[in-house]
Amino acid sequence: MGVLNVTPDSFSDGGRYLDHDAAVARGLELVAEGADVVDVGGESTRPGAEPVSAAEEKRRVLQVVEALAPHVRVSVDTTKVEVADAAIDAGATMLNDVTASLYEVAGARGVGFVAMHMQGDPRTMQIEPTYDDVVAEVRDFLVDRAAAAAAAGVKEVWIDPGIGFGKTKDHNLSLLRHLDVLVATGLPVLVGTSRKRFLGELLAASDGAPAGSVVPVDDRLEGSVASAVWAMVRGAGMVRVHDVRAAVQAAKVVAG
Ligand code: HH2
Repeated sequence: MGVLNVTPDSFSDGGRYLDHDAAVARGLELVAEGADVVDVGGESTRPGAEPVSAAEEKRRVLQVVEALAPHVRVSVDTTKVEVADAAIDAGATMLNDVTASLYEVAGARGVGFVAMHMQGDPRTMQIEPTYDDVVAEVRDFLVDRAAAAAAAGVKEVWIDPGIGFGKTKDHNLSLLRHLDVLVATGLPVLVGTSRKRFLGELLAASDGAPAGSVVPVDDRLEGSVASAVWAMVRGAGMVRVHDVRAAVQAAKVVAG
């Protein structure tokens, strides 16, 4: 799954594809690099991000979805019913919902659904994430939402631990180490680690840098690929990435 953010403020590619032509060109590039799905988003969910209106989100994504849909499977990364419905009208066949709540829409419209786990909301989620048992809590939440989605008639439900969404570095690492617990649910698992902050923290730590330092977003490619490989080896069926070419090559090697 290739990431295409049509936003001014996404954490790694914000502002790059806000123009529709640039976004479509980038989407086609992701297809040429081997993406099976292009995930189009019009609202950043990075920590601290401010919400945008449904009208603005639709203005950002709909033309892009429509232009890409003849070429590749398109998913829409949204938390709003109105945007989801309009994107499906424009050709999206998968709903990627970081709040795991739009399954009624997916069921009614006959599209795939990604249920992702998040603690809190993007504005506040990284302030003090707390769990008794992060792996069990995330699994129980996702199994519950997947059951609700199936009851709403959704035929294709993916579960996603929501790396970085209300989680510390150690929470993220626990979820990755114990990905088998999610895989054991029998539901297909999607994992998104690409360019995320915990990689920046890990990479800085291994350079012997002072506590609290973070490697910048543009220096996280190798870490992103390594974590995608880890997820695939542990049984993830799909990885959500910005650098599709590198991930496709890694996937081929993992598949043997
Ligand atoms: N991560 C981001 C956004 N959407 N969806 C799923 N299912 N899983 C993820 O891990 C995930 C997601 C955050 O990354 P990005 O889209 O690059 O940034 P932003 O939210 O700032 O647009």
